[in-house]
Amino acid sequence: MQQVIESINHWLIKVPEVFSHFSEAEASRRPMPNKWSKKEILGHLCDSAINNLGRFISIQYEKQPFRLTPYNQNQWVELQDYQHITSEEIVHLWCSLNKKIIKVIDRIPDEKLAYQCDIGNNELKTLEWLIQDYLEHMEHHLKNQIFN
Ligand code: NI
Repeated sequence: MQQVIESINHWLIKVPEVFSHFSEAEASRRPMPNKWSKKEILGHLCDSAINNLGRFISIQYEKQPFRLTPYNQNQWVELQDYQHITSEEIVHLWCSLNKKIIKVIDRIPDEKLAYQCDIGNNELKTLEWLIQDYLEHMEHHLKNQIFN
């Protein structure tokens, strides 16, 4: 888990830095009418953090396998209206959520990393896999859509 924590810490420095160089217009520009702007992508990563923080906690005490509840990503981005919130506010939210996630995963005892969750269609994964997947999803969006 130390590897995941180090990676999140790395992005906690990089993300505010890169967003400070984008103008508000640039951060709000949608590459296509139906594609997310940079602000909306970071908002989507806030939604991922909100949902996964809850999962990382619940899996530790609920009956196994803990069943993940999916969330509609487009609806979350639209209903939270990230497009009309300043970049600064979204960056703050993203940083706060990820600092909290680091605190939570740092405290997970080793044996609980093997706890099972059902990610859908009776496909079982461990809590450790879920945490790795959280980071991979985040890096996929950051590397391909924000830092490209
Ligand atoms: Ni995504």
